[in-house]
Order: sequence, then structure tokens, then C-alpha cells
Amino acid sequence: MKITQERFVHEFKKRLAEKFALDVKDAAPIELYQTLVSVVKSGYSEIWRNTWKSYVKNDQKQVYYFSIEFLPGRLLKSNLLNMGWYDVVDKGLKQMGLSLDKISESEVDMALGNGGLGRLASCFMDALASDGLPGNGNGIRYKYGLFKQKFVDGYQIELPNEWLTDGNNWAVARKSKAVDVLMGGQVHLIDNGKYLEAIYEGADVIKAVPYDTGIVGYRNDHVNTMRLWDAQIPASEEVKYPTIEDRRRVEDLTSVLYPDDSNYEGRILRLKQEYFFTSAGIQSITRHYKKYDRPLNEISEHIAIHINDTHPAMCVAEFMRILLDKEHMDWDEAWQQTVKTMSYTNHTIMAEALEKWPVEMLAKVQPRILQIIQEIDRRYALELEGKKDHDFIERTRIIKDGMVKMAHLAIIGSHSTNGVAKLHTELLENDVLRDFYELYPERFNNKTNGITVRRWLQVANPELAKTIDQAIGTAWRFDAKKLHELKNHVGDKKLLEKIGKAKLDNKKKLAAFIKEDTGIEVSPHAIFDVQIKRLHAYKRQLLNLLHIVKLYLDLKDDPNRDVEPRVFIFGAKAAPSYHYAKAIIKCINEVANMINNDKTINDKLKVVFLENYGVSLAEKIIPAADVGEQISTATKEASGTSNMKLMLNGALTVATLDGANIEIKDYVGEDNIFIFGLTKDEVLEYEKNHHYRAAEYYDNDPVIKRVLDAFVDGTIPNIEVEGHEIYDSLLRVNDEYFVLRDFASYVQVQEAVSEAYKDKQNWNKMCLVNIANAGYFSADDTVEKYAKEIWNIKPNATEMKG
Ligand code: 26Q
Repeated sequence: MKITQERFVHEFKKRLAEKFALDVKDAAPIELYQTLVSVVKSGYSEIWRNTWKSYVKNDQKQVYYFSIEFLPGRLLKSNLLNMGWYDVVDKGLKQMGLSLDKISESEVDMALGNGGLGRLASCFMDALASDGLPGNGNGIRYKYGLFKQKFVDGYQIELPNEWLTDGNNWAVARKSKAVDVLMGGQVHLIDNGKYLEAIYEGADVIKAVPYDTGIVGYRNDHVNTMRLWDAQIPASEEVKYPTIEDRRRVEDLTSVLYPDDSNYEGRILRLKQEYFFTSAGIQSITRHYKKYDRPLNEISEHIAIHINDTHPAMCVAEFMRILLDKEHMDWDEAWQQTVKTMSYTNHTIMAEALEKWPVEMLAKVQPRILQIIQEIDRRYALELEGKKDHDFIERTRIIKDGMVKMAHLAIIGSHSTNGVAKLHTELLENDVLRDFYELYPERFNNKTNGITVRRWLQVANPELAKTIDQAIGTAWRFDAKKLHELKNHVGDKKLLEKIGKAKLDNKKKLAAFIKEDTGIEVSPHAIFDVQIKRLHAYKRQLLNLLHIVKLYLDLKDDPNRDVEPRVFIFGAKAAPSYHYAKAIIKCINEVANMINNDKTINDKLKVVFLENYGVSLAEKIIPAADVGEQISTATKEASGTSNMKLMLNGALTVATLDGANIEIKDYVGEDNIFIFGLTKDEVLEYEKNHHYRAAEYYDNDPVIKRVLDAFVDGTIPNIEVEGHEIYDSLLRVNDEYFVLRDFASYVQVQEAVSEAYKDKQNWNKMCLVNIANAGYFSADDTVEKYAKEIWNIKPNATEMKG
């Protein structure tokens, strides 16, 4: 993918004229953006085609990553970077009097996910392509992305996210590759003499139309595909859907993304979505496989299917359905191929997030799938009879008390189950999935999450990236582990200064954005302390807030107190139905108002809650962060990935020993991270013995008492209702997430942060150590481990890297 500045400028002007009949000076930002996308797309389309052809020619084993969420964010800059076009296009646009930064702002985020799980899927897509691996995404093309968040009087309001209004310029609709998905109705099995034939009666036929997006690898002439499915009415069935409501029923299928994060809701439409994209994906994979007349009893040698959390767990049953009903394979052979083909990642140990669907609901969505799951379950129990006791079988079987347990289906129907950080996998093995670990120890493995260093450093933080180049060269851009060479430069004062300078520049930019977005003025010389993630009780934004209130009250007592100025920055959406999380949002906003408008506080303390947190906002906040808050109750956060993004950008982490924080601590060393709070063993001990009494902490710690009272005695204005809710959740409901238990040690570690910030050179040294170790969390390496240890796929042999 080569281009010169001259050719780019020529091509850009030509397309602008063809597409819009405009000159550069007359074009609106959106027109410039769409023109640029079309130039970029034409730059990789041939390679996209060739990549696919080479898979077929080399008969390469491919992985299909099934995920109900993908969260790619904007694609323009990331594609330019990966194509090796970034600098040329940047300069070419400047030559025409245009700005890449500005044009890029016209791109609407592709926000087809809630948070960590969807963003991980997109980091993996980028890494698969950049590793030159044959890997495809399979998901849903929601018409509305994750809701847009606004604050009105401090409350979260959700607005629809109509991301497709101007069309999506990256995707290609492939109507010719549509498949029919059958849902509802009844099914009968009839012995036709040769095999059992599944006869469907009264089922809805839904046309699944794929929209393919090219996923460009980093400078390796390799472009993979992310395939997202849209639900439509088949032409042949139009008479069956005469009314607007009938049509809506079909279109609704892929209309909205469920906005619940780490929380399971048993809605039938959600179950239909799960079956829809699972079935469409499996049908298109098997249809393609058959095109080349290869024997079906070897299919697991040619394809791997990955189940990202349990949402696509019906892959197991749908794959069986195709092998049994369409290909007439016998059960044992079909089952063998299915287990060998499937693998599953678990993303949570929280009970409320584990999917269980009522049998009747599944019967309504797809009766044949229910039958197959029932048969898998029956055979599972039968197989274990005499080998395991009755209780074990009942605990682990798929269907129990009229509910289908999706995690059990995924584990029993696959050859690999992995957790997403060491601690998380350990908890799965020894606690949550202990029985299955006993049964199938060889199936369990850990794959600690990773992030794409390209988007999160090269694109988001060009100044730091250049600083790193000057110190260690550019090889890290191809292999992020090479960032560890920075460790040889901890004594380089010039470099430390430059790292400090890049941070300050990024903070100035963020300060300008904050001013524009919220009207709040913040000093770029204050500590920028950041907590960005979904709002959830276990993530403990509340602990952060209690500490802020403490700092405020201290300053009210003694306005001349010598404090290190701090700006606390929040970004977080709450699920619309998550009442408690919304109460916390309201309280953060009211505390922010109180503090920011208090003249006696001045610049010592500011609180900023930015609206509508998402991938693009993260790209603005993360490069400017001095401190990252990773303060979930130990055992609750499976991994976390913002912890990795923040350290990569030279933020120091305030952390509990939870999720991947533990591995971060092991890499950077205790001197370069701020650890506090209960350990996993302490939390498990409390949970087992029920001897935690939150009220004792209120009674015995005057600081806690004073801070909590501020929520109910009018000190913090406008939270009459929410203040009491929070107060009660801690004192009456006994503080499920040990906020009060961890408060004192949190305060202590925050004092250490302020103290450390005084010594700028040493602070920058700590930042450097964090950056140097962040390469160990590169998604490229994580995905390589999946490829070798789970999927058994290899990089495309015909390509050259570099
Ligand atoms: C399920 C059923 C019905 C409706 C919604 C859902 C649902 C939706 C989203 C359940 C879970 C999610 C998202 C979970 C998630 O994002 N988990 C996070 O995954 C990250 C990547 O592994 C981890 O880093 C985080 O620790 C984990 O919380």
C-alpha cells in the first residue's frame, strides 16, 4: 500500500469532484470526511480481496470470533496508520489547507458495544489482522448504537444513537451472501427412511444480510473482515408481513444493542438476537466450507469458532443442527467436530451476569435448538452416571429447574474455556467453575487481556510516540514488547523531561476540551486523576467520590492547607435500568457542582464528569491522565483493560489487587504503582463468614462518619433522595462491595500519590517504567497465544511483515 503525497492530493480532489461536484474550499467537513474514506477504502480494497483469496488458496485454517458486541470507535486514523498512509495524508491535507484532526472528528463512533467486552473484541480484530492471522469477526449491525448520554440537572438522560444517519462509509453490504434464519414455530422430526428429517412449521423466515468491514493489519498488506448481520424481510415472505407492526417485528431484531453491562436480563428479544447472529454466522461458515467439497468430518481442522462470553453459546447447538439436520452426520461424529471447533471465553464471575434462559423462552425462539440442547444435556448426564455423584451431575448439567445455563453449554460444547487475567482464571478454576475444572482440567487456560498499542498510543498520543522513537527507535511500533527497552533510559533526564512535556501538552489539550464541553476551567498543572469505565457498584466510583468529599471537607476546615492540586475526571455510562448506578452519577455531578463553584477551594480541587464516555472520548482523556483509578473490590473485575491503556500512556495506577492490576503490579514493581485494599483471600473470607459490619466503620472512624453524613445532612445540595440511597446502601444494606472497609487504606495511598507528585523527575521515572512494561499487555501477543494454544491457526505464509 504505497502512496505519495502528490498522488493522494490528486486522488482526493478527483473524488471530491466526482462524488459531490465540489472544490476543496467549498466542501463541508462531512463531505471531506466521506471523500477521504473513499480514497482510503480504495487503497486497501484489492489487498482485502487478495487476503481472502490467499486463505482459500493456501487452505488455511481460519478463526471466526463471535461477539454480540464490537466497539471499534472511529476507523479513519487507525486505518491510515495501519496502511502506512498517516503522515502522507496528514501532509497532503495540510497542503490543501485541511486538517486530518478536524476531518476525523466528523466520523461518528461505531459504538456497537457497552464497554470492556466489545472493546476487547475490536482490539482483537486489529491484532488478528496485524499478526497476519486468518481471523474474522461475526456480530450484529445494530441500527442504534449504545445510547448517547446527557446530563440534565445532574441526572443521566439517554438519547438514541443514530449512528447510521449519514450511512456507514466503511462497510460493504453483501446482499448476495444473505442467509435465511428460522425462528419460532414448531418442529417435528420425521423418519424418512434414510435419516431423521426436521420439519419446521409456522416458523418466521428472516433474511440475514451481512455488512462487511475491512480490518486493516499494521503495515503487512493484510486485511481481514468483520461481518455484522442485519435482519430483513425476505422478498419471498413479504406477504407474511403485511402490516407495519409485522415488519417492525423483523427489523426490531437488529435495532438496539442491550445497554446492560455485566448484568443479565432475560428478555426474549435479546435471546432472539443471540440466535439470529449465531445462526447467520454458522450458516455462512458451513456454506463456504462446503463450496470446496471438503469432508465435513474434518471441518474442525479448517475452522475454529470462538464464543466471546456466553451470548453466542448457541453456536454449539446451531453447529450441531447443521451437521445433523443438513449434513446428516451421526450424533457422535457431529459432537466430536463441534467440541473440537468451539472455544469459549468467560468474562465475569459475578452471579448476576451469568446467562440463564427459561426453557419455554428457548422453545419459542427456536424449538429445534432447544431439542438439541436437551439432547446434549441428556447425553452429558448419562455419560457421567456412575462416574460422578448425583449432586455433581445436577450442579453441572445444562438444564436445571427449567432454565438453560449458557455457560454450561459453552463449556461442555467446547475444547477450551479461558479466563481473562491470572486471578480471574484462578477464581474460575477454584471457585465458580470448580466442578468443570475437576471434570475437564485440560480445557481450562488463562489468556490475560491485551490492548492494541496502535490505537491507544500511536494514534491517540502522537507526541509521546515520537518521544519514544527518539529514545529507542521505532521497532516498538511493530513489536510492543520492545517498549521495555525504555528501561535502559530511566536515568536519562532529558527523556524524562520530554515525557513530562508530552503529558503537559496533552493535559492542556484536554483542559481546553473540558472548558469547551463543560465550561469548567482546570489547571493543566494539577494532577489529572481519571476513572473511566462503566458505572457499576463493584467498580466503586463511590469510593473515589467519598475520598473527594473528604478532601473537600478538609479544605473547608483549613483553606490554607498545603495540597497538591487535583482534577478528578470521570467518564461513565450507567445502564438505563440500573437505578443505583444512576444515583451515583447524580451524586458525583452534585459534588462536582458544589466543589467547582466554591470560591474558597480555587484551583486546589476540581471534579469533572464528562458526558457520553466512549472510545473517542477515551482517546482524548487517556493521554492526559496522571493517575488511573482501578479500584474494584478484589475478585470482582475479571481483568479491566483501561488499566492497560492508562499505564501505556504513562499514568500511574491506584489499584486494588484485582483483575489484571495484579499482573501490572508484577511487571512495574511495587514502587511504581499504588496498591491498597482488601486482597482476594480477605474478600472471600468475609463473604464466607458474613462477619463484615459496615456500620462499625461508620461508628468508629470519624472521617467516614463525617463524609457519609455529608450525603444526608444537606452539606451536598440537591441529593435528598440519592444521598439517602447511597447512605443506606452502605450502612443498612451493609456495603456489598466493602467501600467503607477499604476507605482508610485508599485515603492513605492517595496521600502517597500527592506526595510522589511533588518530585516531578521521580514521577516521570515511574511513568517511564509503566510505559516500558505496558508492551506486555499488547493484544498482538494475547491473540498470538489464542492462535497457538486454542485456535491452532497460523499467520498467512505468503505475506511479508514490515
Ligand atoms: C447479557 C445478557 C443480556 C443483556 C446483556 C448482557 C451483557 C452485556 C454486556 C452481559 C455482559 C456484558 C459485558 C461484559 C463486559 O464488558 N465484561 C468485561 O469484559 C472485559 C474484557 O474481558 C474485562 O476486562 C472486564 O473486567 C469485564 O467486566
